[in-house]
Amino acid sequence: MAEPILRQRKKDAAEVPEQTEKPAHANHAAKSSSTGNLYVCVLLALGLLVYQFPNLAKVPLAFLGQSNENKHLPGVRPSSVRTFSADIPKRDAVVEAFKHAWLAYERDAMGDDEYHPFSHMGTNLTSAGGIGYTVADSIDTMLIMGLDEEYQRARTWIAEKLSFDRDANFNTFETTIRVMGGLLAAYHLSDQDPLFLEKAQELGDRILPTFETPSGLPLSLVNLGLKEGVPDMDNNGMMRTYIGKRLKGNVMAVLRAARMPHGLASIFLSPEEGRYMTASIRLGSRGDSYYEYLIKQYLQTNQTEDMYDDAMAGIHNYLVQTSISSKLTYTAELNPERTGHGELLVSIPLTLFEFDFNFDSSGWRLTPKQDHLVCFLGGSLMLGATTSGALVHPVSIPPRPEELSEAGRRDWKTGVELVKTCMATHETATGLSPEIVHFRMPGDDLDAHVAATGEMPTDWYIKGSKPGSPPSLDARYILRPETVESLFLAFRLTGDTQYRDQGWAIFQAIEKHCRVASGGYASVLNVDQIPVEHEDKMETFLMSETLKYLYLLFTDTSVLPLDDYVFNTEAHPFPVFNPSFRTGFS
Ligand code: DMJ
Repeated sequence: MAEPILRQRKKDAAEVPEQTEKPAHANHAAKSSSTGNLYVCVLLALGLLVYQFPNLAKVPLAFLGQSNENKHLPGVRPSSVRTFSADIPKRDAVVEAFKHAWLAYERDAMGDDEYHPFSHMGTNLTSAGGIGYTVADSIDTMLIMGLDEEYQRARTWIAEKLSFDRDANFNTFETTIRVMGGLLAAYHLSDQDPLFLEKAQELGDRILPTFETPSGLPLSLVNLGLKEGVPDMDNNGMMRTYIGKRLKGNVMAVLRAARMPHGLASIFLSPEEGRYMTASIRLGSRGDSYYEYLIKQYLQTNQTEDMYDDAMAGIHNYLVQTSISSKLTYTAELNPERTGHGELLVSIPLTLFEFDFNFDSSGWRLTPKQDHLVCFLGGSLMLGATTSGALVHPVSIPPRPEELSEAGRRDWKTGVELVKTCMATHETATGLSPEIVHFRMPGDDLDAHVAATGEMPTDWYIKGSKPGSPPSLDARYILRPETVESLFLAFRLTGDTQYRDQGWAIFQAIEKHCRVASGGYASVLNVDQIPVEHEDKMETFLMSETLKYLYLLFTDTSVLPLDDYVFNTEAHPFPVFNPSFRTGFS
């Protein structure tokens, strides 16, 4: 196996001490002003998913007068072994898994957007042809893992075959995070190979017209061939067809102007009006990356901000819940209620601005549902606690209580608990966690369950799962990365080997139940059924995220150190830089 590029000067990662020199290229991309706009484009497109923003519940940070009574933060084990060297056998097992995935894709479907490992074929997102979804999404993982031969072949495909001249509609957000994100990370990690910048710039030029709306917020779809933004008519025609001629500067500034009390965001914004729509408020699908990027934009640009603080306060005030029996911490969703005729009982601007939430009477229903996607939040809160929530920089590893603000200590505690909860959702027949779990509420008829079974039910369950019936969609594991992403962050921030052990258990479950003998990996239809049944699909985020975060969990800390890198929501690393332009945070 070739020596990983990011570690090329290290002979043996196991011997690397805790504080090691930065990778030689760590600042290269940051110095390129021409990439600045593209980074902004990537980051702004984060806002695509997002959609909203209240902000009244500001939590003053108690920087002074804190009690130092606690010797340790919750979740910090005083006896933690600070293992920062690589676990080489486990790291290399992850590399082997990546090769098993990539080589099958390359053999059967090279260049196609998506891969189907049982039918040994690829498919494209549209009939107009592929846009390098899998190749662009995977190539930076090859650079990080030191897979030079695979990298060279993928690079050749990008140089010779990749085309964005496709007259069809693509999802703006997904194209940005996966393809643009992958190209820009490859540009940085390859020591500025101009090929990747050229391709990223071409893609950026094709995506930018989506921002030509009255508000400056981008449309959800983009026709890459025609270079036109396209509204998403599947969502109630919310985005009507007018496309303005002006490209307004900064999505974050629009989001800041649209922000609402309570720090929370609903999952839809109107690109016409630049305001939030009445829709679900959640940390799962369509909402996750908004909250993730609040801290990541701040970290990447070294800007001060308060939107992150407000959002974390809102999450704690309204969404964080505790399960009734095992006291697991989870986040619920707020959903606007409708009449029998489907009309909304509430409208978001009025409700959020004029009332304090009262879930019994405000027309909002608290749903105890948590997507696997939410599992990014545990690690994200821990990262935020040690940066935005820190009183000293850098904080110790693991952080000491007196190094964190009151909000930082709150976020650290919740982050640690959420990681525990996500691990609890792996307590299934396969050791894999389902796509969605529901938590029992005090009003649920627990007594009936106890009477019928003689047992107290578990705190969480997979909705719609009944023995003998076809599994519900909630029961799937589709190779998602969020739990291992949090384990990676938790390990880097604490050095606690329990996180490596947990990541290894997940990796082994993936190997046992998702690995396809002839090559590739496949989603599992029911995490609670053995032997498993598969769906014939290998999601691109297996190679861009899940295996990358597992690899980083087992490498030494000189590889992509958290002080120097921020990962986009598809796990593509970008260097931290000091922007020479206004970001919308300031
Ligand atoms: C990835 O494409 C990204 O992480 C995205 O932000 C959310 N979902 C998937 C992985 O689960």
